[in-house]
This record gives sequence, structure tokens and C-alpha cells, in this order.
Amino acid sequence: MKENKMEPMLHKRQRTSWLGKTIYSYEEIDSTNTEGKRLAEKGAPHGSVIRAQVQTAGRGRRGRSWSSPKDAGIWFSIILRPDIAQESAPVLTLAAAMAVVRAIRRLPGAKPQIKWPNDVVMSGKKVCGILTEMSPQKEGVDYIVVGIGINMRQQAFPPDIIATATSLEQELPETVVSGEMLFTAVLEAFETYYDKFMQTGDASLFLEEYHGSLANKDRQVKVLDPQGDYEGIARGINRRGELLVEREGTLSTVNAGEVSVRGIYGYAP
Ligand code: BT5
Repeated sequence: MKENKMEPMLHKRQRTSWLGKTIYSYEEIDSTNTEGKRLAEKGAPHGSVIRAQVQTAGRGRRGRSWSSPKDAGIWFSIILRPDIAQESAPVLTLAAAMAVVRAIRRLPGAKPQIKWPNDVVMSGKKVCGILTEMSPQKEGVDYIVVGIGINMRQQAFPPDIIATATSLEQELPETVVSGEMLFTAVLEAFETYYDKFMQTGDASLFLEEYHGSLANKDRQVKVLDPQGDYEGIARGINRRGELLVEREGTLSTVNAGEVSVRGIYGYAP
């Protein structure tokens, strides 16, 4: 069956227990996160997945754009309806980063790492970005859309990101990467980390594992704080998913919502 540009093809998936039981698959969409919000508003259930071959208006954080050429990567979003406090939602970005790292590690020779909070990097360049958007309600959360973009086949990038972006094919030229296998592996792994998250409402059940993948750990970072930028050494995260930055012997917590962090080792967001 040919996929229609506007009408999604619906798939059913077997290898996960609740995630991606329904997959809305588009040939072309503005943004899978935007479509995820539209579908969530219409009542799409927890665990629905929206996927597209190309995004015409792929989005990053704070109004930035996400380059998503046709079939060059895996562009998808997950609708979640957890019964959690609004402050817990950012931990889902960390869970998604863990899931992507676990899935990419299955490829021979791959050594992905997490750049807190929402990037997966290889050789210091961004191979994946994550965008978590929450629709709050009076008490807690109505729904959350977690969007994941993984660069797979790009051999070249637009000039503004050429120095900072990479793809799996650039990093692993010897490896044949199956987009379908990677997509399934990310969903399976996300389900695992999500279930851990829901047991405690925080990152405590995957904290140590997270630290093992954290590119920033024990490295100098620059915190772009509205109250004034500062530099320090990233020491890890706490169970709420905040980055711990040491400066002059004291630890500050950095919340993803307030600041961005720039590693000063040749890589910017
Ligand atoms: C992100 O934002 O990294 C979140 C990206 C999320 C993309 C997924 S794809 C499926 C879903 N649907 C969407 O519309 N979005 C999600 P941020 O940390 O703000 O980084 C954005 C910055 O990354 C841009 O300003 C560029 O500098 C850079 N960038 C853009 N496209 C890129 C790409 N394909 N690979 C690497 N870097 C990119």
C-alpha cells in the first residue's frame, strides 16, 4: 500500500508491550511533534507513535529548526499520557536519550554518548536530537510528546550545522544500518526506561547507567544562565534529571528549562 502524504498508514507492532501499538506513518508531515499534539488533542492514546519520511518544518527547542531530509533519518514522536507531576516531565528526555544510545550501541563499533540534556553525540557531533513537549493540565499532565530525530544517511549537512552534525553512515561507514531495526530497537529500549521512570517518577533507576553514557561528565561546561553565564565541571545528574555543575567547590543544579549548556570541547548545540 502506498503511503499517502496526508493520510497516515496505520501499523500494528508486536515487539513492545504498549509502545507503538499504533503507528501513524506519513510520507510527509510538517513535524511529527506537531502532528503528535494534534492527534493527542483528538484523543490518541498513550503509546501512539507518529513517524514521517520527511518533515517540512522539523523543530528543535526554543523555536530552532531540525533538518529532516527525506529518508535521511528516523523522524518520529511518541504520545505519552503519564500520571505524573509537571516537574517530572524533563526526565523523559533523558529516558529517550538512553533509549537511543542503547539502540545505536547495538551497531558494531558504535560509541554514542549523551550530551545533556537532549543530544546523542558520536565523535563529539550530534547524531540525534530530542524534543519533549508537555501539555499541562490543572493537576499534572494531559499528555507529553517526545520527538526523536536520528541522522542516518546524510553524507553532507547544511552549512550552519556542517561542523556539529553527523550521521550513522558518516560515523560507521562499514556498517549497513537498517532504519527499521534501529527504530524498533529505540522503541523497545524506550519502553524499558519509561517503565523504570514510572516506578519512581524520576531517574533514580537508571542514574548510574546514565552517568556511564554522559559525554559531559567531569568535563568543563558553560552554563548559559539568564542571570549570568558561568563555567564549571559537570559532575553528573540528580534523580530529577538536573545537571550538577561544580564551581569553586560548590555544586549548582542546572534545569534544562532555564539554561542551555555548551560543552567547550569543540561542540555547540
Ligand atoms: C533538538 O533541538 O535537538 C531537538 C530535535 C528534535 C527533532 C525531532 S525529529 C522528530 C520530532 N519532530 C520534530 O519536529 N522534532 C522532533 P535543539 O537542541 O534546539 O537543537 C536544534 C539545533 O540542532 C539547530 O539549531 C541546529 O543547530 C542543529 N540541527 C538541526 N538539524 C540537525 C540535524 N539533523 N542534525 C544535527 N543537528 C541539527
